[in-house]
Amino acid sequence: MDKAIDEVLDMFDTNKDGMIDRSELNAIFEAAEKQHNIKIPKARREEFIRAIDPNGDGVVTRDELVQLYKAVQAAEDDGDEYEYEDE
Ligand SMILES: [Ca+2]
Ligand SMILES: [Ca+2]
Repeated sequence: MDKAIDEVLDMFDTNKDGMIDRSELNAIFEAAEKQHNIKIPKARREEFIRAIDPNGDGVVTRDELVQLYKAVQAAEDDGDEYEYEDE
């Protein structure tokens, strides 16, 4: 799991200070918009930032990434259980 977090940090933390700040997050949004030729509404961006930066200090630390990763994993585990019920 640590490796996955490091890969995410490595990809998005362009100034290599170990955290993802607002301008780096904006760069991610802009890259996604260009890649998919879409416009991400501001409300959607804010929603995403609230999810990825729960303490709201404007930077995403490694700890916050770990928390997010765990939350995603937990959600995926729940999803699998639901699929089993269907089958
Ligand atoms: Ca950074
Ligand atoms: Ca934070």
